[in-house]
Amino acid sequence: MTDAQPKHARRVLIASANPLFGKGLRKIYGERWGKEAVEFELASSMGETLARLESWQPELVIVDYDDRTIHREEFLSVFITGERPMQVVLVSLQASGAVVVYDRRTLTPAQAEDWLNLPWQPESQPEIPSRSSQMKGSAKHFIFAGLVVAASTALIYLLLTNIGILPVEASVQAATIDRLFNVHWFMIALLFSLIVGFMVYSLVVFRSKPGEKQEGAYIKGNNRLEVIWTIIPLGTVIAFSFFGARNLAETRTADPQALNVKVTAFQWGWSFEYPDFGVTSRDLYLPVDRQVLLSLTSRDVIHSFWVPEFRVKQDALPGANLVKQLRITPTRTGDYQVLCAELCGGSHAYMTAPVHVVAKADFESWIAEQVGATLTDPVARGEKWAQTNGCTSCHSLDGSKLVGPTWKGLYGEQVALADGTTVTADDAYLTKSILDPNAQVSKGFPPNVMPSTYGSLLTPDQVKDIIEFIKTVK
Ligand code: HEC
Ligand SMILES: [Cu+2]
Repeated sequence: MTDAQPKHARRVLIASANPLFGKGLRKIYGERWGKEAVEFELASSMGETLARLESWQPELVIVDYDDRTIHREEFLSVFITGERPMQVVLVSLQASGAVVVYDRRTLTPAQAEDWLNLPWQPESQPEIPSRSSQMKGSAKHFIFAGLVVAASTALIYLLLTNIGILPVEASVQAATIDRLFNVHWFMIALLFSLIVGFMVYSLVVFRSKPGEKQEGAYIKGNNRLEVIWTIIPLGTVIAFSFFGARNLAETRTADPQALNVKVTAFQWGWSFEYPDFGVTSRDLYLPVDRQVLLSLTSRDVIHSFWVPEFRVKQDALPGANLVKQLRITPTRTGDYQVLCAELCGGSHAYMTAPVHVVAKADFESWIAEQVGATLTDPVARGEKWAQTNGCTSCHSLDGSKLVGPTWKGLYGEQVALADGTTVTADDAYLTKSILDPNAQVSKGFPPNVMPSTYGSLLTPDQVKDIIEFIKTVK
């Protein structure tokens, strides 16, 4: 602020037939000083200009040098050479020519200020802070914003690790996976806080104050910042790939004492075979604290074996030589569930099987029970074959209609076939239905849905056992 502040607004007359010319100039002045400092009049012809000069007594006349209707030569001879108290400026859009004073396209407010001989600093102009105080100011902001980020990271990390996003950790392998998860929760909390923390801090602290009209600084690129925000994420991602590879290897550590279980996936169920005991089951029984080596195959499409509490997951692929292995060491007794983690068809979501992690003694007595049943009772065996071969995922035992007809009360009944005939459901019919399901299709059910491969999957004794079981479903 200086004491040369004028008592009245400066009067500026703009002479041009083109309204855009005056508009552009007024914008330059208006941005800088506002209405109070400068008053404008527009004149669009020579006669008008001369009249205003007399009546209004402007302090500055800005003439459109390119406008033929305004006689610029006359201005030169009359006003500049004459003894008038006003200043005349010729402004051209063409940067070349004899009397070009300013090129309007490159005209700056500072130049316009010179013409008016305005010595004062407009009031809205903030004081430009010195570089060192600017540095101190930004260091202060970085410290405060950094505190916001640190607090938010801690809070979100605590939240993520305490609201129980993950199911219980029930295997040795799960502990390895969860270590990695833990680092991920931290990264998620940190990245979220870095972005949102700085953004919210800036929105609150640097918001425009009432009456502030200036544009923000135009900042184009910042090489140092760009290098930093490339190198740090790159290093982080590479570090994570190392952690990931190391942890994956750790989950695959083999124990020679592992229990062998063959897992067969099919649309839509699971079957578990314990080859060392000759036992097959629809439930997966596992002794606690002993590693189990699962060998996975599929009877039809790709499925994926996944017990969330064990964390690890493995695809089961069709094809005898595509057996995949998965090692799990359960650490908590309890009941869990196998899920299929590969979209495999209509009932994918219901492709579950119970998992029971039991004490060593309980596991042994369960195995003994299974072996006994398999040895003595054909109905018990038949039920087992029906379950482990997936029959019961299409055939209900309670009368409800699934993909195939129910087995309830089937034996000895008259069955209506699709070709209009009827047949008695005796041993011969049932055997044929199992081995060659498309030979006689039951009325109201689709052909080619029941797999026609059971002839090679089941032994003749197993087929007999299944029929013995069907006889008992009443
Ligand atoms: C993918 C579903 C599916 C599976 C798995 C399946 N079936 Fe079927 N089954 C059907 C359908 C559909 C029919 C009816 C059409 C037909 O007769 O082919 C049928 C028909 C039958 C019939 C004739 C029943 C009647 O009322 O006439 C018998 C018996 C039978 N299946 C036994 C079995 C046995 C045993 C297994 C397992 C070894 C089995 N099915 C597995 C779908 C299935
Ligand atoms: Cu599946």
